Amino acid sequence: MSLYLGLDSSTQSLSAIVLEVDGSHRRIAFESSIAFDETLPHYGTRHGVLPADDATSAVSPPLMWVEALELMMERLAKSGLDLSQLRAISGSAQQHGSVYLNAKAAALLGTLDPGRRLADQVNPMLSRDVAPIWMDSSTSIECGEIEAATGGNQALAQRTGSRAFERFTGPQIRKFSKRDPSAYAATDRIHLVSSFLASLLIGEHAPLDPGDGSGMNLMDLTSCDWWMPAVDATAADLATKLPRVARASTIVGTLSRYWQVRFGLPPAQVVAWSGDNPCSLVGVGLVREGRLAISLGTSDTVFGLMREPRVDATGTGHVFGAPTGDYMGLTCFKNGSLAREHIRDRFGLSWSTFSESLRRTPAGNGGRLLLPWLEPEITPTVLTPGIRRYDLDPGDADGNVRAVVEGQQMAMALHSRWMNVTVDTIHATGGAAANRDILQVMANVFGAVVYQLQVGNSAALGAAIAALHGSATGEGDSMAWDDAVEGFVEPIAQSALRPNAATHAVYRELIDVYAACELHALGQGADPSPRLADFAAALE
Ligand code: ADP
Ligand code: XUL
Repeated sequence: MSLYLGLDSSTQSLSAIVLEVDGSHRRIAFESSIAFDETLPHYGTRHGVLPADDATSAVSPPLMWVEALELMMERLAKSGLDLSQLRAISGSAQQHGSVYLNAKAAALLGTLDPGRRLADQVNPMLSRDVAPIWMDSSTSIECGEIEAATGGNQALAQRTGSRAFERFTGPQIRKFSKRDPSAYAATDRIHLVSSFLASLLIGEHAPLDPGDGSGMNLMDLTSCDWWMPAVDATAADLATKLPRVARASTIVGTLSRYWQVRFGLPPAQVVAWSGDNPCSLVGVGLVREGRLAISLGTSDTVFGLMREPRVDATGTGHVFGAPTGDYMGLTCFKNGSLAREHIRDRFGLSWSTFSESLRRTPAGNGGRLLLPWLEPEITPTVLTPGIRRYDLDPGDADGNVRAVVEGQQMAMALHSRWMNVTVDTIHATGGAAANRDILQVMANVFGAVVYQLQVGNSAALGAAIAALHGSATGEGDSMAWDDAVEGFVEPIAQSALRPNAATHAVYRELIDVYAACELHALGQGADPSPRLADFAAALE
């Protein structure tokens, strides 16, 4: 019997899943989660992010992630599992976020004192006390500068998988180097959240993997090396500060003495960590082309595996490396769960009464529409936030509930067209995938069968499966990804939500009206009122 641990450091929480594998017998032996705001209130975060006056800024305290990691390892040590059988650990983390360490870090990581709290020992390693995260949209100027210096957004996207995006690590590094040149100069290593946490486990600077490296606007997508024109365009001396990129499934070290002595854990292998979306790709079982997954987490993301990197000519989406060595297409929406929660709370609803509102309102909402831009939005780019309503009374509870869910699903269908996948099956994951009424709208909008999965946290599951795969292949065995995921990722057959043909037809009409409203709200299109009126009339 062997155990494999997957960790997931997301925006709002740290989760862990342990897989038990005994020949063909496979099961989940442990699952646990730590919500940052509730468990670690002394960091003062809201939904895992530090409050800020500027709506475009989003930073989190890296020490909070460190303290959560230590708490989770302590929980694991006390779980009663036979941890002498813990073979390997891997992890997933929110993408794009960066952690800045000084020159003392390398030595300090290697000499952590098992008698002392981890966060206290990591504090002196930081050259910046906050980490900009994926919700930040404050770097439009830097995006423009990097784009201009690298031959334009098409060239940048062809090489790195994405045009310049505000939340991507390169533009964030550039902004920091301009705003605080002395702290930038004092920075010896810039980690992603994933490689930072992996470094704490192995007691030395860990490499990052191509899945997370491709969320930086810095890595050549096909060679998986740093693309020097982008590195040079981003900040001085950056090449010396970046971690190495290691292939996915690489064993990057073993659990250091700190964890062994402090919690009695074994010297388990540590497999390269990745971003939460690449990990989720594996955790929802999409190790082959042809299906899509939709994650309804803090962010909403639509993604699928690609054999070849087909970069998005419209500049909407991203191509990342996939843990399987292939690629993945992804479109990300910032206004996911928090926008749904905002509407729920505004009308004093629970998730169950939110669902009742969905059930008693008709598809198409009588032509009442909402663009869910509570926060600055990533897709499409919206820097000045504000929910936009069309023919919708802001006080109409039922209408707003249906409008936020339909608006988000419309946006996902519209902005995933570039992936060119005929969608007949969707694997749904993330916290809100528990909500079958939301998933029924998804099924009807996409005209696809939507499945729930056995394990809700696909990112942590994907990380645990990466630990299993990395450990097997690192020891010289070959292991097909189909075999690695087997038994953990199969959709629940009884969970299938099937599309209704008549309702799907309504949404096929609505999507063009929605696109017209979006263009209008962005100041790029005509007043959509006549189209809305025609749509509403056709519904009657
Ligand atoms: P993260 O992306 O940070 O890992 P999760 O995938 O854990 O986030 O999703 C957390 C979100 O799930 C919460 O913010 C909450 O809004 C949402 N959620 C949980 N249960 C439900 C439900 N029954 N209906 C809709 N949303 C839900
Ligand atoms: C993906 C993205 C988000 C974060 C959330 O590009 O920005 O999905 O990874 O954790």
